[in-house]
Parts: sequence; structure tokens; C-alpha cells
Amino acid sequence: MTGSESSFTGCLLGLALGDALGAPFEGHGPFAAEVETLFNRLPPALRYTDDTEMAIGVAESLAAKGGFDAEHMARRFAENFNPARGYGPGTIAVLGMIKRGVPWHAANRAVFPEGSFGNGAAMRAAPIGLFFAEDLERLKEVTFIASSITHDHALAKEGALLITHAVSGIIRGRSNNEILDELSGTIETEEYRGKLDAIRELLKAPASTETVIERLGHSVLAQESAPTALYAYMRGGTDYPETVRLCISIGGDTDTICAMAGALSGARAGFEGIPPELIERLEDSDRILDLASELYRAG
Ligand code: F2R
Ligand code: MG
Ligand code: MG
Repeated sequence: MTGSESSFTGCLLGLALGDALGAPFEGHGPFAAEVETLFNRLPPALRYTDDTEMAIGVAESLAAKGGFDAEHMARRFAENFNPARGYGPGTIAVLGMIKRGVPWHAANRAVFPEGSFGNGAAMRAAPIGLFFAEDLERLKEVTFIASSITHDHALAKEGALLITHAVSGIIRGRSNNEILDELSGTIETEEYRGKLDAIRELLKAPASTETVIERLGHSVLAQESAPTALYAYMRGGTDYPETVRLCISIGGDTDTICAMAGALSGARAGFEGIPPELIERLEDSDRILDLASELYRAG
């Protein structure tokens, strides 16, 4: 398997912790002063949401099958589904249908006839980038089909590709500029091409939170959150707490932007880059660590 076990554990823990740290702020902000004190007044237990529950399903399926099996992954999503985790309305409906035996490729356009372009596919996609890091053609194919299980719109699929391809680039040791160049070569929609150009421009100089929101967005839509997470990761880099602080300060869909940026930062920083006092408080942290190791060995 390409990459180190530490980058796999860092990625999954980074995703789950980002989700749990961002969740209390979801739908609010942007924030300034509150974020400064975030890590000084952490709750004793950090509880994750739908973002992590679905990413666990992706990783479990890849590890169990030793590869990608869409039917198996769809079943994992439906079996893991806990409505108390705060799922998006479209995904709740699609997973309910899959649970009742409707094939995923019939359920995925039942709510939105053109498919959902919510960020529910991008938020869970990072394990695909770990598993298929070296095979970019297969990475894209699997990212798109795995997204389609619940999110069949091109914008949802390309939002997921932004995250999986970036994870793959990190595993392959690519620089941020190289990752952006590779993405420009594989992304096809004008929407995301414009966002990649905006990320490049924003990274050239300090940018205010308002400018980041205006240029990249912070909503539940894939095209208004996956690029924001990629930008936040490229600003924060291997400083995991700083990356999460930046994502929370942007406000809006904070659990999801933190989960996506956290997965990237964690993959780059490795297990050693995630503060142990955060891991200790994370719900199911042992299970998530074991799963990351299983995924690493399954490749
Ligand atoms: N659901 C939430 N947060 C609210 C509840 C949290 C609260 N704390 C609680 O515990 O109850 N967060 C999670 O949902 C987002 C991911 O959503 P997903 O899976 O993409 O859902 P959905 O419904 O498919 O899409 C989201 C919305 O986007 C709009 N939309 C999508 N496709 C559309 C289309 N084709 N046409 C028009 N609108 C479309 C709709 O408004 C969808 O409902 C994450 O934030 C996750 O954390
Ligand atoms: Mg969530
Ligand atoms: Mg969210």
C-alpha cells in the first residue's frame, strides 16, 4: 500500500475529529473570538456526526472487500445509518429506500431528479483517496460511483473528487501546487475550474474570512464547501489544530468543512500530528484507529 500507516490513521482521525470539533458551530458564524478559546474549553466527549459515520462506511466496505463494491458500500451506509447523527434530508430519504430494498441506482434520484449536489458524498470520500492513491483512473471512477450511491449530480461527484484526489496527492508526496495542477487536469466542470483558480489567487496573500466565503462559499452544497476545505488545508497545512480553527472561523457547514480539511491535514501530518488530548476525547477513537490500520493492510 502506498503511503504510511500513520498517514492513514492521521487522515481518518483528522476527518472524525474535524467533524466532532466543527459540529457545535454548524449553521452559524463566521466566528472570530470564539475560535481563539475553542481548544481551551473542549467538552469531555467529542461526538461525531453523519460525516464520520458515512466515512466509516466507506472505509469498512473498502477494507472488507479489499476493493470497491458499490452494492456492499450502499448496504454499509444503510446499516450504519443513525438518524441522530444529523444527516441531510435527501440522504435520509435515499438511505431509507436502500434499507427497504430499493436498489441504490433507483433511489439516488428519488428526491432530486437530477441527483443531489449536497456535500454528503465529498464529506465521506477521503478513504477512497487513501485506498486508490496510486491509480488515478480508478480513483476517479470509484469516487464517482461511490458518490452516486446517494449523490448522483456531477457537482457532488466532482466535489468528492477534489477531496479524494487531494488525499491521493498527499499520499504520493505532491506539493500543494502540484495537487492544484493535477486537479485542473482532471476536473471538468466550469464551476470547479473557477474555484481552483480562486484557491490559487487566495493563497497568494492573506485573505479575510469574508473574501474566502465570497469566493469559495461555506454552505452544504458540494461546490460551496469542498473547495473551501481544500483552501483551508492548503493554508493550515500540517498544523492540524490551526486548520480546524480556520475552518470553524469560516462558519456555515463547519462540521463538514472541518471533516474534509481535517482529513487532508491529518493525511499530511500523520498520526503524530494530531494532538493526543483530542484523540482521547473522540468518540470511538479506538475503532477509527483500527479501521485505518485495516484499510492500510487491505490494499
Ligand atoms: N444535515 C446536516 N445538518 C443539519 C442538522 C444538524 C443538527 N445539528 C442535527 O443534529 O439535527 N448536516 C449534514 O448534512 C450535510 C450533507 O447533506 P447531504 O448528505 O448532501 O444531504 P442532501 O439533502 O442530499 O443535500 C443537502 C441539501 O442541499 C440542497 N440540494 C442538494 N441537491 C440539490 C438539488 N439537486 N436541487 C436543489 N437543492 C439541492 C438541498 O437543500 C439539500 O437538502 C452536511 O452538512 C452534513 O453535516
Ligand atoms: Mg454532519
Ligand atoms: Mg455539515
